[in-house]
Amino acid sequence: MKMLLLAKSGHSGGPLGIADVFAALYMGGVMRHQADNPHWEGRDRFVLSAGHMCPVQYAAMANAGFFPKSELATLRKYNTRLQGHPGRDMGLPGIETSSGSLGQGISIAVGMAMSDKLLDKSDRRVFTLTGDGELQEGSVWEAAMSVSHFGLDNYCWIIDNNDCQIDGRIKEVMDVYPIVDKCVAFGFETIVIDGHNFDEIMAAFDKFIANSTNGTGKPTAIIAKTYMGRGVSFMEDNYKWHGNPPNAEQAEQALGELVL
Ligand SMILES: Cc1ncc(C[n+]2csc(CCOP(=O)(O)OP(=O)(O)O)c2C)c(N)n1
Repeated sequence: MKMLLLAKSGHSGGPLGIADVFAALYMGGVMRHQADNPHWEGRDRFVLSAGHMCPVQYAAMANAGFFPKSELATLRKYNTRLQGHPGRDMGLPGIETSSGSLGQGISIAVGMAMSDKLLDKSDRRVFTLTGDGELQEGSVWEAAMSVSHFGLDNYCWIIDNNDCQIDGRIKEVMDVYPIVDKCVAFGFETIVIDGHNFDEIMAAFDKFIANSTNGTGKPTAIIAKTYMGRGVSFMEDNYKWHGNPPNAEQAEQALGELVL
């Protein structure tokens, strides 16, 4: 909320809704990384296919020690490393690829998982987050088909199922349901969780890690049921907060309501 207030633009709803999952990834020990050695060869990779949700990734990364928390105040400022959508060329440690054009990050991530497993024979894992509106992009399903075809059990696809997108409810804009059946049909071990329940989040990631460690050949899809704008009464489950920052008054109320 503080970053978005300073930037005077950006996405509030999605990032708030997926914050618990990011806490698990970066601070809950799910991803193997070395914040002071971001190019460490043994690291797991994270690709934010839903690039617009980057404020929460930046916040999680700063908390995990990738860069000073003071830099969070530069979100969306001219020439900042914290672009409004992740830009790899800006040099922010831990950003593996540029993203924001929906449907492309997942394809890049699948390429990473292929080279890790099939070429390098490494035990690195790749995590991707897509939105549910993003599932309307055809390239998402081409990526999903490849993951399964190549048996990429080192690949974890997280879908933020908040049922909201920029212009309305998912079903009203373009129905992508049933998401579970689709993931199963595409060959994923498919796990549905309450994306705000830390035990469920951790159990799902544990299952993925076990699948990849045991070489099951089956990729994992975690469908996280979340609420856009989670924790802020006037934003919660309201798609109109997809792409707006709070003003000063709203930010003050939000910070008062959030459990920090
Ligand atoms: C290829 C492409 N088309 C359109 C957009 C514009 N856009 C950005 S976010 C968004 C809605 C995405 O919905 P969802 O994935 O559910 O994210 P959420 O609203 O939950 O943050 C759209 C259409 C884009 N970034 N890329």
